Amino acid sequence: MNDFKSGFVSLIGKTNSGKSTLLNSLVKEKVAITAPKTQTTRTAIKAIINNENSQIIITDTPGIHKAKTKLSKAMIETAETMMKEVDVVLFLVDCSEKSICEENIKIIERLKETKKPCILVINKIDLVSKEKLLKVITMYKDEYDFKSVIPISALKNDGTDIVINEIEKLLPIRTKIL
Ligand SMILES: Nc1nc2c(ncn2[C@@H]2O[C@H](COP(=O)(O)OP(=O)(O)OP(=O)(O)O)[C@@H](O)[C@H]2O)c(=O)[nH]1
Ligand SMILES: [Mg+2]
Repeated sequence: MNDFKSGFVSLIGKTNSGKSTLLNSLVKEKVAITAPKTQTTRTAIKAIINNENSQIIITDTPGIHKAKTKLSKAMIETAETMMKEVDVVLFLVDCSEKSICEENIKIIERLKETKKPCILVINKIDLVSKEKLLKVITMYKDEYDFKSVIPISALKNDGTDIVINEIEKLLPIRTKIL
């Protein structure tokens, strides 16, 4: 029998990259609001994913963006705090990017400081060609030593099972938390 694993995971990424869509897909329920506009998620939303061999407590966070107001600064702080407190970070990027955006450069800097195990999740692959996807993968791989890189379409539930498998690999062996 496999050892049971459990732990905390947070979803980090630029606003509108599809974090809440991925959370809903992983939990198989609509727990977080999703929308085409930016800054939809305003607080950290926690959900529990119970699997046969693991329990994952996952937090969706407000998207990182250029902070202009007090509220948006507070939202970014929530996201950054979560990054420190978890076992694994899921870093979600939108694969239509031409170059690494300012917000994601900041996230990578934080990852380098905290040295958190991080899975790079490249989302919205339904919108781009294979060539484009490969370019984005290379662009990000050059910047940080990600534990794994997973291309997905959160909207179409494509690749999301692999995300669970990869998280399980990185979690510590321990009993259920909740
Ligand atoms: N085509 C496509 N659209 C997607 C995909 N995933 C998410 N979206 C769309 O992207 C938009 C933003 O999704 P959200 O899940 O709200 O993004 P978020 O990262 O939580 O955004 P904030 O909460 O503002 O940080 C929505 O219109 C989603 O339907 C995907 O895999 N493919
Ligand atoms: Mg959201």
